[in-house]
Amino acid sequence: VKPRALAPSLLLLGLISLATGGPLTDRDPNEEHRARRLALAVGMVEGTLVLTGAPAGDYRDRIPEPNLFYLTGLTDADTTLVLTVSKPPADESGRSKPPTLLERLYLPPASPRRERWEGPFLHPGPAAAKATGIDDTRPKGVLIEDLLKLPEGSRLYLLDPRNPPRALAPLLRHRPDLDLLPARSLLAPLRSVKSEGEVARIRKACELTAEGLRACYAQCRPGMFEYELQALLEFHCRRGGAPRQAFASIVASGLNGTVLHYQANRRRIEDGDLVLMDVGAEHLGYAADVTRTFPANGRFTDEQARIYDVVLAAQKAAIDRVKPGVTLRTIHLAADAVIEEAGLSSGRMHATSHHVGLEAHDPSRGGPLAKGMVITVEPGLYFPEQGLGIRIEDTVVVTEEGCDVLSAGVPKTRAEIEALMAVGNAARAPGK
Ligand SMILES: [Mn+2]
Repeated sequence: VKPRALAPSLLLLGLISLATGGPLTDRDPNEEHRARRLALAVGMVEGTLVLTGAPAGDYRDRIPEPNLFYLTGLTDADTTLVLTVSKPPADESGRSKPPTLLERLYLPPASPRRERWEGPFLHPGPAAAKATGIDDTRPKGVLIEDLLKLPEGSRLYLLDPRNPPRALAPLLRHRPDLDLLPARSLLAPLRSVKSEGEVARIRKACELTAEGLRACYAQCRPGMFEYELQALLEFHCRRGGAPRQAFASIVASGLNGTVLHYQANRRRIEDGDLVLMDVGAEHLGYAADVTRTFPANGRFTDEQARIYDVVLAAQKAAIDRVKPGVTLRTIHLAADAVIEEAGLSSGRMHATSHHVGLEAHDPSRGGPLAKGMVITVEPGLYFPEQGLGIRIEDTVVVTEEGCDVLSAGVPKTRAEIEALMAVGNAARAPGK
């Protein structure tokens, strides 16, 4: 059967609510979460989604399941959201009725003993309903029992049907008739377009990261350990409102800068090294992703300067291309053209852009960019023989006409970097 279009009322409600960003509060308002669930329901057409808070598998995800957070604002691993979209049969006149969305939260049962040890948590009842805006809250023990009642052949949306949550094993064993479908591909397009509230959070995460990086410019000197810069950066992020980093900080000096996923951060920084810092605060669930590369002693050598300027020019060319309708590939090619022109193609290692949001590597729907999408622009060149790795990365939001660089608060021209580092060095000079 060809699925019919959902009623415009549901569609419009979802889209209108998505377009209005929430204020910058501790947690997005329940209406914003509700609007996201309605938009997801439109994509589901019909069927049941089961989304558990169990870890998503990526060790860098500190929010157990970003999709659950996106839809409910909840971060507890012991939470399951069930959404059922159903189409009532047409009435006698043949008119179809709008589809209905049934929302349920399955929570661990109340336990004064557990609360005594672990602090308060959401359990089924009016308080949980009020906090989340989802009226039907049930003990997690009845989840399987409830799902076993799904009609024969129902569509069951799971994040990744090839890798179902372990808790659903009894259901899947008893109900081979269920039609398993991937929810990830429905959530990615929704998550990739950010509301104003989401952009504000990413912007703040970028500002905190910028503050930390400026402090590192001012205080870096040969002889420091990489982890000292990490501590300095993360201190500034924490102090401004980031309870944690969005991903493990990379502070890579000298040869380490050519190792893309270097995270040990234990080397003593030497005179003449470049220091590459790929870092990002997390603010209210949202990530920044910013990289700067600077000379440990405050002055670029001629060779470092030559390559740095090529990476910076490549980044500028790429940022200039960002606007609605353009693909990440086009942006990558713009950066690549500058690198190729300079004859440095042998130093390339990675793509130029990825989406940023609740995760530092956020899902996307693919295809051309749209207003409200947030991506990185991060060309890099790596020459291990010379112990030289340079990457410059900003997080940008796609606007009507182009883009807005959210991490513009960290200077990146050589002149600006050397000037900021000279101030730091002067402050430490003997006799001061
Ligand atoms: Mn990145």
